[in-house]
Amino acid sequence: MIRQLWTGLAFVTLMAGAAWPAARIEIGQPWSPATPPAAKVGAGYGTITNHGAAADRLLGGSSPIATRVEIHELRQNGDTAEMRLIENGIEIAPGGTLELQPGAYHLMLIGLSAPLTAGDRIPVTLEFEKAGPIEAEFAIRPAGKQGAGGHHDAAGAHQH
Ligand SMILES: [Cu+2]
Repeated sequence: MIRQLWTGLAFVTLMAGAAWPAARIEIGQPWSPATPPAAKVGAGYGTITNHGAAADRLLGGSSPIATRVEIHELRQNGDTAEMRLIENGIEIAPGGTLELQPGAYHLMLIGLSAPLTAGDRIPVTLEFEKAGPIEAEFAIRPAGKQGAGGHHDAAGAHQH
């Protein structure tokens, strides 16, 4: 009886170990606001959680619907919002979550091949230093209904 229990535990541990690499980085609720018809630039938001035992780093991304994907930070400087390109990526500590949200860190989809339409989903591959490329589907939400922290309208906040 005891021996069977131990065998069972060992099996469960093995299974968890096998599933671990794929689950180290979790991308939660990826989304983008819909863009006006002529827009060439869109934004990407969501959460990125590092379930691994070591720090990892979001380096950037790519998407078939954009020329390039950059990591940006929007900072309030007095009355003006300043956008900064993050060139060396963002570290995510073990157990930590990086929040990409309006008015803070975000992804920029630059050179859109088509405007982003509410209800659609777009594929974006995020590149991590250790976990490598991870694909996510960003859900396009209607512009102006951005939830918490969304006092900027996405188009207005992104004058490049
Ligand atoms: Cu930006």
